[in-house]
Amino acid sequence: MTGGDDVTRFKQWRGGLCKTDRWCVLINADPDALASAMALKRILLNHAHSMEILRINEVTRPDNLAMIRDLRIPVKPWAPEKSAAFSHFAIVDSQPHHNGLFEGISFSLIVDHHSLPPEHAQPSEAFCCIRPEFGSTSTIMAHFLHSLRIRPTTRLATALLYGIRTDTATFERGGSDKDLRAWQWLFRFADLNLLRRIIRSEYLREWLPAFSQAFRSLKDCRGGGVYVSLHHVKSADLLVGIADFFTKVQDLRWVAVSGIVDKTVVVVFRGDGGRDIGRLADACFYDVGTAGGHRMMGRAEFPLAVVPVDVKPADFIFLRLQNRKLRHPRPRDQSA
Ligand SMILES: [Mn+2]
Repeated sequence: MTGGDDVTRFKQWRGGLCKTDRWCVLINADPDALASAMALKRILLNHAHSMEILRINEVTRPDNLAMIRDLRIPVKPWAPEKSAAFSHFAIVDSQPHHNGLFEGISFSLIVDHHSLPPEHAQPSEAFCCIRPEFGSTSTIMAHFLHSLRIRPTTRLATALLYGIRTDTATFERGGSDKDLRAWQWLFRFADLNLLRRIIRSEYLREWLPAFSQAFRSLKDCRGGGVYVSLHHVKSADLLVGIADFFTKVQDLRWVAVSGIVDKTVVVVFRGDGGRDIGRLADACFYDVGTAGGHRMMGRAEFPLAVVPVDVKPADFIFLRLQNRKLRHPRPRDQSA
């Protein structure tokens, strides 16, 4: 999995830890980060005084909420004034330059699978393991557990499986043999009913009224697509949830779901890959806000103020979806 080098270095690093240290692992909470933080907490057991998991973001996605609840992950919100309580900081599934909230903190451990841009040199004091050839940080952590002969608990194994599954899109997004081997090893220890329950937590109960509104608002668009319009919504996660739902309807080539979050209009696009949906998003809305994406997913956001007062936002969007060929899309590399 990782080179033997990483494992040797990691064992040495762990052996040199001080049992009185109070650790904090900072994460941008998503399934991979949550699982990796849990694994690190297990690895530091008996090698530190304590290890707390703190997140810099709000968790709103239903599957992430289910994961935290069902796997009892002790994650708390981060605030800079909490830093005095810790002697050491770790970061998993992110790098210090990824978010302004990580700035100014000196990290003693970094484990990540995103690539390291050359302008961000590896900090010399830290134990640093950045392996872009891995599909997830959960894979790296599983490898560390395996090499340290630590048998994961049911909950930890289940969390790591969900981390791998999410970041590799169930191996559709180029998971490697390393990810597959970690998957096979974890599989033995995991609770598959629990995993299924988390996977299936796609919608919040409070979203259901919005679903009935979505079905009523459905309009056909040319090119085998549909447009769904919602009014004000609390979070764009709901739009993503509804858009993902419609990708499961047979013969529906693409869907655009719009809603208003505060004073911003958000349009979430999903497609079957037959056409470049990011380009479609760009062609429809490039002149009013940010718009773009890739082949199967796209998104546009623009201020509500852009919509003329005597026009309904839904009509404004629908007209643009239907007349998209009249506009001249920007070159691909400039889209958001
Ligand atoms: Mn990740």
